[in-house]
Amino acid sequence: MEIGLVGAPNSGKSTFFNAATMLNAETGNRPFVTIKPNEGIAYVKVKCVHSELGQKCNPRHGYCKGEWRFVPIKLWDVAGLVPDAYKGKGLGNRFLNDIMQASALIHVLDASGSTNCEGEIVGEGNFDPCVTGKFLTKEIAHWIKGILAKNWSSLSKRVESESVSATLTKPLSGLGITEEDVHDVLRKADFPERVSQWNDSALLEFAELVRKKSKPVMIAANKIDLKSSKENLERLREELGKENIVAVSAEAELALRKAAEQNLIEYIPGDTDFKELKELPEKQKNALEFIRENVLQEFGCTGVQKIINSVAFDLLNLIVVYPVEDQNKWSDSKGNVLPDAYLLKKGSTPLDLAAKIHSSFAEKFVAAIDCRTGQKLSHDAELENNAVIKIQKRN
Ligand SMILES: Nc1nc2c(ncn2[C@@H]2O[C@H](COP(=O)(O)OP(=O)(O)OP(=O)(O)O)[C@@H](O)[C@H]2O)c(=O)[nH]1
Ligand SMILES: [Mg+2]
Repeated sequence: MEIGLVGAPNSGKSTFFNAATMLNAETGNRPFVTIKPNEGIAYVKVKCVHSELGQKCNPRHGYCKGEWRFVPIKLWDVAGLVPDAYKGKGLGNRFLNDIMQASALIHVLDASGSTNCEGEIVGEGNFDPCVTGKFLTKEIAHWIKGILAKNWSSLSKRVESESVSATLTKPLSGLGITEEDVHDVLRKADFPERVSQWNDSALLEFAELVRKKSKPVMIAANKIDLKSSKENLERLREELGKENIVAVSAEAELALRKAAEQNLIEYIPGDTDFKELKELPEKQKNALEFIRENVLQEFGCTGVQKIINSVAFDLLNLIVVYPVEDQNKWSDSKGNVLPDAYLLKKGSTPLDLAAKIHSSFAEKFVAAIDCRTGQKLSHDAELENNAVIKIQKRN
């Protein structure tokens, strides 16, 4: 499972990336600081099922803090996208190929209006962030259209011998699009039956529908610590849809996580507050107090963890499943308790889980056991969120 960070230059993508991964991608107050993509691991935060056992877990990937399990998810940070990138403006849109595998996108936008769509500094409150909010999905649709258009003449010839959906799926399979998805998209609109009859606007409409399926977007209204962001937020919610927007301060999250790393404060990503662990120098104390008053107390959190979780659970409908080898101890063969936590699509089955563990588990699958009840599950049963499962396989 992968998430891509996209947005206009200078909106705070790399700061968000650093806050979520604790890596050190270059950031700066100018457009096009990032050119090559940054790849890192972020985490989805869930209540760990170890509390049911009354025992600490030993994650092989990710980590557990208190009652919270942090399940890894790959995060990509790419170059900034400007209006008409598809015509070659800015750095163009080819770099979006770096996020081909992403299942969803976080659109980081500068909610304070301090920078425009090109990432130029215009002074706080001098640009309407709703403008940025609207152009991005169009650019992504143009990128998808470009993938199709590149092969259009050979595609329209091939369609003579195959179904339209099969033909159109091939160039889109890299985006995680299946033939069923394409079929579904084709049914939703009135596209000409023969691909050779499709004009430019049909192709763009198709690309936009495919974009919605393969790259659903949630908006991080970033720089919420700035005064003008608060004024813009309501309008952003009205114009772009309340359910698609999370108020974020990537800079605040980064500052809190760095202070926690140095044991200056106690703070778990996503927390509503932090606790000072030692007396801090005046400057640092004031900076953290500013975050407390202007971000945490006003918005309940910095938004970084909230939007990652929202993408995972609201946008992608994922569930967390814990595979184990020992059904009583909920451990692997070496006694590690709940060593793995996997993110799977809602509706996944024990056989999907087996395939995720290793192809040999799927090939030699015999049965799955729900470790809470001891009951056997059939290969095609629907797994529940937080299921603890033992897969039985042939030797
Ligand atoms: N006030 C405030 N500033 C932020 C926040 N997040 C990022 N910034 C600032 O915004 C500027 C741009 O940040 P970057 O993370 O480099 O932005 P980017 O989107 O990666 O930029 P490009 O790589 O050039 O596309 C920097 O000066 C950051 O310090 C935030 O939450 N609040
Ligand atoms: Mg950047």
